[in-house]
Amino acid sequence: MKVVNLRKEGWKREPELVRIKNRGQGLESKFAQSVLEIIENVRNYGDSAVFSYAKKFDKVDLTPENVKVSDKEVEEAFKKVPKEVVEALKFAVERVEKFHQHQKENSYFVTEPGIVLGQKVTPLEKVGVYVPGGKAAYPSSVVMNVVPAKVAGVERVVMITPAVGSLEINPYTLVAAKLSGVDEIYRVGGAHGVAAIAFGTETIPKVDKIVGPGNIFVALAKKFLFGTVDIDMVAGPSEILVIADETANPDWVATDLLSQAEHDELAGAFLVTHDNRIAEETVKAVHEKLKRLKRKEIAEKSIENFGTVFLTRDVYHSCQVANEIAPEHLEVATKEPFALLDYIKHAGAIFLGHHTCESLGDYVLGPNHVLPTGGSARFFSPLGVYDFVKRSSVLYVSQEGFNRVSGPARELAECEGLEAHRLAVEVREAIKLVAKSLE
Ligand code: HSO
Ligand code: ZN
Repeated sequence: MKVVNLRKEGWKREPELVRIKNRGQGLESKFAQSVLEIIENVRNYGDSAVFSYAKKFDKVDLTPENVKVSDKEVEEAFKKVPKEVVEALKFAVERVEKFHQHQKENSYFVTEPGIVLGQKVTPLEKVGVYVPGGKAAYPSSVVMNVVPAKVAGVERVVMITPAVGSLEINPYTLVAAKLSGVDEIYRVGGAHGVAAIAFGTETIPKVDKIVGPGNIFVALAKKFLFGTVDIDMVAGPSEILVIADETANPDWVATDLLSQAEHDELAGAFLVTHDNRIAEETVKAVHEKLKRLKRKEIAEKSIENFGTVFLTRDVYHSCQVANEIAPEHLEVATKEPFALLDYIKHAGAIFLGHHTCESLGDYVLGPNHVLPTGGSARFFSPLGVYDFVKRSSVLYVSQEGFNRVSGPARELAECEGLEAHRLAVEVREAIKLVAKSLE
């Protein structure tokens, strides 16, 4: 791990900090052309394009009859997954659902004499959840993407996930889908799968919004299709930043850093501390524990690429550094973590105290683990119920209300030179005048 001293004037310009701040910039564009072509073909040729891409990229023969996963297959999946895992997933679903209930938003109405104004909240009707195939098919991520949609009241949650090499879908994905409330599942993936649910095909329904992580082709397809459908954020590699003081346990901090490093070669693991002993012992522990990890190769590369210790003056300076980096996950491993909450502005999720390791949040605590990465915690929030609803304004005036606001409206229509706008007000004022003359 690199050790970078920020105990100096102009620390914000320190090159290593700047490099890490810029980590989220740009999406690889070298695949853009081929993704655009896939999207165009799926739009024009529907199923036949989707099935031929599935053959080409995923080596699987899809037909209108087999593209949808049957209830029987889902039942079979339950027999393949250990009982303990099913129970753990149920536990997770329950807690995630309970937490997300608090995010539900009500419609509201305000009244003044003769006027009613409001905002009506409506769940999206159809949502598509992308679940990657292969090793990155995390059942916990299925839970985190589906449960908030269901809590929001989305009627139809459509999951897509690629069948690769054979028609079989990862049984853990199927079990997590069923327990989270997914309504239907199609075994398609990649940019062609994303395009299929964005436009709809003969066999695959069109959705209103697509969420869920995927590889670069999936991310680009989502980005290009934004507008045809809504999308969640485009997720980058995972990151953790730990603020530690002298009360932190270097062994614990080291495992937490590695828990992110093992996700991805480009994952970020940052330690920010004013305590030299904690810095030294944590670095030592990271390198020792690294050697024994099953995913050693990935974690090693990630620590090499982004593993950094920043030395600060005190905990408040550490909070400033964390705000500069705006990490996806921020652990506050200090004596009085709640006292620092006011100083932390930019982080996807804030884990307070020595026992609150990120893994608990990844799996079971309840808040969502789909979080803004690459510094986008400056402006994005965790995935939530609010991502699966939309709002409509509601407006009403009676004759009395009309009389209270019509004059300035007529005036503004006149000033903008929009005659029909003005007339729409005036024809109603005419009725008012007739009514007055009859009095
Ligand atoms: N830490 C990941 C989520 C995850 N961890 C899934 C384990 N499984 C990104 O927030
Ligand atoms: Zn994780």
